[in-house]
Amino acid sequence: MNRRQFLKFAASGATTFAMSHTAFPASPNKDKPNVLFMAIDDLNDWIGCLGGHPDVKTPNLDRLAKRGVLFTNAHCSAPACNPSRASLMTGILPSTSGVYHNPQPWRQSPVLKNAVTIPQHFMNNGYCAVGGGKIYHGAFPDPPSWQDYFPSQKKNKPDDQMPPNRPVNGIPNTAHFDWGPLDVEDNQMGDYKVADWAISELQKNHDKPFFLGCGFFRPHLPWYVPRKYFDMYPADKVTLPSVNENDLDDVPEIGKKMAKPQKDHRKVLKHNQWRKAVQGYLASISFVDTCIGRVIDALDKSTYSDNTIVVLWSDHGWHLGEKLHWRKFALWEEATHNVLMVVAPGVTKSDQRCARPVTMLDIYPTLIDLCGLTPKPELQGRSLVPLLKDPTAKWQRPALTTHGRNNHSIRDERWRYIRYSDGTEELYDHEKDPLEWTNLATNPQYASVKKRMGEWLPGKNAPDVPKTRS
Ligand SMILES: [Ca+2]
Ligand SMILES: [Ca+2]
Repeated sequence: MNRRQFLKFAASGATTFAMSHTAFPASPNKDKPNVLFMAIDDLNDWIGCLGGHPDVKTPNLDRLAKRGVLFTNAHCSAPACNPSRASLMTGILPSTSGVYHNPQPWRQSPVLKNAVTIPQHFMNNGYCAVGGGKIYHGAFPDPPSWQDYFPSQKKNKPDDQMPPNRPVNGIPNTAHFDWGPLDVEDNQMGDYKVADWAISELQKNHDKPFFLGCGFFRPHLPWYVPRKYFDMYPADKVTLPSVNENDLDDVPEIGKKMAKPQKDHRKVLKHNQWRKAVQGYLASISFVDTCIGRVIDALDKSTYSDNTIVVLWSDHGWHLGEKLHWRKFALWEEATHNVLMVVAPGVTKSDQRCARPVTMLDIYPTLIDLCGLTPKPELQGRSLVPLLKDPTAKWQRPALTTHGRNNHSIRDERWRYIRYSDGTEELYDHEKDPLEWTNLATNPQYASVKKRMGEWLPGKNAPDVPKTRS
């Protein structure tokens, strides 16, 4: 069963309300819900409840998803850390801000210079906002977004352990494109420390409602995590992704340049590392799943358990050889599809799955709606609250993803339409072709589909914000 087939098995929902942890005293912040805002870096749909990989073990993400609404067709606004996160945290599209790539300092966008980020808006509405770990892209933290940060406002990510001899995978000049087990305890890992910090925040007595940002770095490269997580996935037994070696033949030049088949993919094959890479990614996912489980347990034991909204997201997907491509930085399903789940006490029911196409841009207006904050009409997303209440509610908009100026993908429930800056196109029918192998864009039979999808392309393609080295 591939991951999309799995998605068709979407469970029909039980109707008990989520998060009824009544064994503890009521939260002191009765009137306003708290928010636990968890981010995972570079996590594609390889989690149990999304069915993206048959081997993966993510019991904690799966049990969190069961408490509320899992969005099974959620997509990033940009398939790279910085533009995705800048867009999510400000509610503004990359094509409006001009922030398309990692080395573009997002606060230098004329549009985002004075943007009020999600946590700033919470603070303006009487909340305390603190964060830890990776919420913004590493090079561009945003101290005005937080009252306090772990480890610090300037250094958002605690250090990690490294294996003594690198690279482990034997690929020359591979930099952080490397993987292998570490002989250290979990508590020596940066993400574990971020979880510890979030747990300590949940154990505090807060006199104001809180917005708690908690960002995990794995499964971002390098895939160095404690050995026990590698042992969960013996390399000789892992399932490799389904890959069509001729897949790029019908892809336009700009798409081929994004795939770069002569770079990572050639090296992985040459050094016989495909299985070990898949093992490393799966191991890193299970490690971060463990960290998330600890935070969920701490929330359940806290006085805030019945009055805290949980939003968990990843910033984009990841290719592990599909379309002969590795990493993100492309507009196909593997790179745009990401994780989004929401548990909102009193609003979401348990065990719900929503197949409507949504984006990370929708998180900001959703939180405004759920927490009764001052409306912000300039935001470009749409509140997901109607879908949180009824995952089958009508939803007009497809998901827009942008990679580089004027390269866009539009994803609805059936189709993916890509239009690059030179006008070349791709069109995939997910009903018949869930792996996006057959580009239908040149087939006149689908002209009306392309036209309909093309109407959702943004009218504006802001010039690039100048890059710095990051
Ligand atoms: Ca990322
Ligand atoms: Ca193809």
